[in-house]
Amino acid sequence: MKKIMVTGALGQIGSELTGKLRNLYGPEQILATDIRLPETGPSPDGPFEQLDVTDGKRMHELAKSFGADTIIHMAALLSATAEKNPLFAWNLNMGGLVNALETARELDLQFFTPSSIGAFGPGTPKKNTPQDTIQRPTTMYGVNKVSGELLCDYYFEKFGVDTRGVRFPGLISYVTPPGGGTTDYAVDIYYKAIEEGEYASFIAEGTYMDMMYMPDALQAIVDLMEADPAKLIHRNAFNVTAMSVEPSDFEKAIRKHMPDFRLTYDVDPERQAIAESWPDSIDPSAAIAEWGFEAKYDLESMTADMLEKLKGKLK
Ligand code: AKB
Repeated sequence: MKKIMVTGALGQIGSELTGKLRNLYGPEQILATDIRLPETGPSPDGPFEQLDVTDGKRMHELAKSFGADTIIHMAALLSATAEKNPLFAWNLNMGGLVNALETARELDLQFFTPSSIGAFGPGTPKKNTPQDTIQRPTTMYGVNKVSGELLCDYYFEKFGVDTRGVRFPGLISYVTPPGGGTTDYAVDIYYKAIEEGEYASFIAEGTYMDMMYMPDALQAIVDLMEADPAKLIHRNAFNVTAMSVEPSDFEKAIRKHMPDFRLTYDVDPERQAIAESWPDSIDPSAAIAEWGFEAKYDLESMTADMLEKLKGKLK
């Protein structure tokens, strides 16, 4: 039976991933860790420990005493926040990653960490961006992600650590809001549609980026971790996506359920510049071929589910 330690377990992905893993493998098999304490108390549905991922010694000790066989390293600053404090972002994103990789090496753990569409840059082919292509990002987050992809490959090649990872697009969810990302508008738009009937997008009309619904993202992590290693050519940083969309695509999809919904624009130049440096659409064919990646939700089915769930949550 698996024993998984999750870092950043109270974050946007970590909070839902921890719940999914606890359902799959049993609540006691998953150790949730985060720099913050859960608002609902120290340990609502399973083991929880406070952990600052820049403290490699404590990370190692926690993984060892829990008897982990896997570490899923989610703790990181997102693109817009990283750009505001680049040195802090480097120290947290790279320091946390190298500590997690070292813990995996020392204790012989399976390892997962996400990369991002942020690992690409303005010189990358914009449409149907290939799995293996030019990566010269212009953000600190992107620099961290490319470095992280290379470091994970290195730990596999050099030390035989079973590292795996995907490049996530913008992730959309009604459970835990994201913080400090460039794709966050695609989550905000649903909240504001329900709360106020209108939304002012900080990303300009016509700016395409890849997106995916959270249930597909969580399933992708589980599927990649369970995939036959003999079939993995890439291991780390698989392109995964469900849709390539721009703000008015969300407007149209929401209006099918809420005809009075109104989208306006109040573009934030910093996040717009980041968005413009990223691909319009990425090609997930390596993930499909090597471990059967599949996204079940498209824009229409995701929108129907998001609006229904948020109506229940925000009423
Ligand atoms: C962000 O916008 O920073 C993230 C990402 C695409 O990595 N959601």
